[in-house]
Amino acid sequence: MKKLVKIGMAVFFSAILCTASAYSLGMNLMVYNTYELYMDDTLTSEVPAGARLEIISAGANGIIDEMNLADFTPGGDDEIVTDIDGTIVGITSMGAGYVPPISGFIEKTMVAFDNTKYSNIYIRFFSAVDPLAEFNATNTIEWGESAVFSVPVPDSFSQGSIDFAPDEPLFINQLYAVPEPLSAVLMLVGLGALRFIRKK
Ligand SMILES: [Ca+2]
Repeated sequence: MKKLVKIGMAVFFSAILCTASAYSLGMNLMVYNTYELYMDDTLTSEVPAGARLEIISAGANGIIDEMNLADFTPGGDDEIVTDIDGTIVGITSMGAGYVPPISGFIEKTMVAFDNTKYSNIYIRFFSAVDPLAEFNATNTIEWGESAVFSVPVPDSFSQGSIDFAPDEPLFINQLYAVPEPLSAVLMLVGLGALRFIRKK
C-alpha cells in the first residue's frame, strides 16, 4: 500500500512539474511596425492588407539565408517560428491599419511561440496573400525583409514585443520573374533571322 502511495505521489508531482514547465515555455510576442511597409515601385503604395507576413527564425548562423525560390519557403537553417508543440504560428498578415485608410502596418498581433528554441528572428513580407499562387498566376512575386532582431526576454507575464520597422520604412525590394514563354520564342526567332541575314 505504501508503495502505491509513493507511486501515486510521484505521478502527482511529475504532473505538476510537467504543467509548470509547459507554462514556463513560450512567450507572447507582440509584432508591430512604427514605419510602414512599402512597395518599391513608386514608394507610395503600401503593402496591401491581407498580404502574407512571416516571422522567421534566423537559425544557428544568426543570418537571413536566401529564400527557396521554388516555393518561397525560408532557406538554409531558417524556419517559420512554432509554438511549444511544434505548430507553425509565425504566419500572419498585413493589417488594414490602425486608422483606415492608412495601411502598410502589420495587424497588431500577439504570437505565442517557443522562445527557448529561437534567439534571432526577422520578418519577411510579400506583395500577395498567397505568394506561390500569385507567382504561378503572374510569374512575378515581390517580397521584403526586416533586419534580424534578438528575441526579447519576456516580462513577468511572459510577454514581449518587437518593432520590426522602428526608424525607417521597410520596402518590398525583391522582384522575381521568369521570361514569358512567348518572349523566349520571339527571341529565338529574332536570332535565327539575324543569322540568316548575315549569311546572305
Ligand atoms: Ca540562417
